[in-house]
Formats: sequence, C-alpha cells, structure tokens
Amino acid sequence: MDLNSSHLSNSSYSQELTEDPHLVATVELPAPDTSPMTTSELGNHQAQRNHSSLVQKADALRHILEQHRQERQLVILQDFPDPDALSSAWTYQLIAQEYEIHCDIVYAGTLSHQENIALVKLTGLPAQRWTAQAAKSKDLSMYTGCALIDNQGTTSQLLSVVQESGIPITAIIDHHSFQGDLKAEFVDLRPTVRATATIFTQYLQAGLLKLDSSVPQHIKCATALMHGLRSDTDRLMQAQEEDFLAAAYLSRFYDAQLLNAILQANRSKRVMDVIERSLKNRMVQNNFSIAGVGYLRYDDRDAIPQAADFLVTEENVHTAVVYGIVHDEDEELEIVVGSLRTTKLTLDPDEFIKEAFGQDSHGRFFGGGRTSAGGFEIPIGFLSGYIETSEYAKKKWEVFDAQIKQKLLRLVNPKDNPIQTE
Ligand SMILES: [Mn+2]
Repeated sequence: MDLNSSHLSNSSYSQELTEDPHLVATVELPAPDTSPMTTSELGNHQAQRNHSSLVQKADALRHILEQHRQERQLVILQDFPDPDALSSAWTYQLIAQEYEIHCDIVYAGTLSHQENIALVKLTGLPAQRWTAQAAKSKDLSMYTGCALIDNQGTTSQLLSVVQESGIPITAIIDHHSFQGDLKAEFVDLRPTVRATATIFTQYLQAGLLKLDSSVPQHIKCATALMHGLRSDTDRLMQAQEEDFLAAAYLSRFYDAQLLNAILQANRSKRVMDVIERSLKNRMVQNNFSIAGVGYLRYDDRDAIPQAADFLVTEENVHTAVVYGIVHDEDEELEIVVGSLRTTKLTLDPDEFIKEAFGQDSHGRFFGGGRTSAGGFEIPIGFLSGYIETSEYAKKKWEVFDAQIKQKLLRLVNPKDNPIQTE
C-alpha cells in the first residue's frame, strides 16, 4: 500500500461538528491477557487482536444487514453534517445496498460549509434535507430501521421524530465520546478512532463491499471518505496508525483531482465577515482566544468553526472558542452555537465543554467533542424571536455574550480551573 502524499492537497480547514454526544452503548474491550511475552510479541499480539475484533465487528454488521434484507432504512446525520458523516453515511448506504436494503440519508439542518456543499454536488452524494417539521408530516411507515452514523442522535432533531414513529435503531457507528444509553441492534462506538470514515474504510477492507475502480460511484465514495478522514484528522496531522492505513487503502481508489476540486471551494463573503468579527472581538487570556460574533444566519452557521480554526492559528494561542446566536428566519428560532479548537494535547474538548456549560434540566449536556475540536448549542427558548428592535437585539446579545464569557473564563483562569490540563 502506498500513500502518495502528493495526492493529498492542502487545505487550511479542519472540520468541525457540533459534537454533543449523550449516549452510551456497550463497547467491547479486549479481555486482559496475562500470558508472558516479549514486547515485540506483545505488539504483534495486540495487532492481531485488533484485527480479529475488527473482523468480528464486520461479521456482526453483515449478519444484522442480512436479517434486514430488502427492507428500507433511514440514515440519520447530525443537523449540520460534515464530510466525515456524509461520506460514512454514503458508504453505509452502498454496503446496505448489497443486501437490497434501501437507505435514505437525511439531515435536519443545512450543509453550511462551502466544502460540504462542494462535496455533495461534485460527488452526487445522495443526502436529503428533511426539516423536523417536514419529517413529522411524512409517512415513515415504510422504514423498518434507522442508522446513526458519526453521531449518537443528540445532534439531530430527527431522532426524536423517528423514535416517535416507533422505528428501531438498527446501527450506531460513531467515534465521538459516549454518554447516556441508546438501544441498537448493532453498535460500533470507537472514541479512540479519529474518523468514522476510518471505521467504514475498515468495513470495506473486511469485505462488506468490494470497491471497484471501474465503478464511478465507488471512486466518488472513496474520494468522499478520503475527504472525511482528512478533515476529521486535521489533514492527517492528528491521524493515527489505523487512520493512515485506511487512507492508504483509499489511495488505491480515490480521485485526487476530484478531492482537490472539493477543497478549492471558496468562502462566501458572509463567512468572511463572521471571521472578521471574530478577529475584532477576540479576547486573549492565558493562551485562550475567545470571541463572540453576535447574530448570524442559519445558513452561515459553519462560519463559527471556521473562525475558530482561524483564531487558533495566532501565536501564543492554543485554544479558540467562537460563538454566536444563529437565527433561523423560517422557524423564528434562535440558538447559541459555539465551536472550540485546540492544539493543546492535554485539553480534552469534550470535558472542557461539558464542564463549562453543564447540563440542561433533562440532564443533557449542551455539547461535547472529540480530539482537538468540540462544539455546543444552547437553545435560548423564551428569549428567541427575531421580530424586535435593534436595541433589544443588542441588549440580548450582550447578556448572552457576558454569560458565555463568564462560564468560559472560569476554566481559562488557572486558579479556578477545576479541570487539570497539565
Ligand atoms: Mn467525525
């Protein structure tokens, strides 16, 4: 296997997702091995054990899909799906097709990052937008199961609609940290893997679907997976051995030019404006850069993680947090959305966000994360509503801005910081 680095074009962008996982499912840990052996034997042994547990996972998924032959499933993505989620869902769909299972890939929010829009358009990736409202009015009786890919349901408005219709969860396949409890026939949760695309590439390697270079759809899907894997690993800089091995496998099939075209997508002026506001408003304290960007449109929501990506590049800054109030004019809904980016190895974004913002009255966290990135969403409930004077809007923003800063500064200030990061 050859991973030709010249095929991997540069991108200054690392993907965000609003990760806020809440659920747990059982994860199999390898049984402790007590037989004596040398360290090199130990390494081999470990690799073999990992390999056999992967084969078991792939077999278990094969078995479940076989049991659902010819059925119809929904693949639910987070409301603002990223390349990792989109490419993994597509792979699930193609695998399921081998069992004559028809999958519809759905998300409730929008594709708000220019690279996501380019990915979907250029590869013909079959994801559909279903708002929660639209989903409620649909007849879902033809679906006999659903799959949660690169999420655990907490970042999707659709899971509750689907559950109300009594549709069981067939599979949860994700790499975010886990909380809570959710029942599914098949669970593959691996928080140590850097991308869900890596997990899906391993399924491909285990033979769940044989990629064929003469099938254009396979080339496009491999390209999408390469994009997903790269964006969740900060262009492979955060990648670990299994991510590199997955990328090496994909390198046999993906289209480097197509990937380049996806990465060349330009930022809109409105996204640039949000980045500008984040620069102007940022406050740097103890190597944290914190910026509130005020109100922004629903479609520009992804400007927040992009601004955080940018702020974290400043010298003497290891962590950036950017947040704003996103308003959806159609639904008159407002929500505080924020993103965290860190280059500090000892800072766990999941822990940081949970500690900073705590839980709502139902015990759900407002956000969470994965390696080097995290996000949060705080509904503003009764204070929502965009029909108001600019003076009122300004006052409202100032209150939220002050409240969020106060919660963040508690952790930024080492004296009060309950999280030990050193
Ligand atoms: Mn991911």
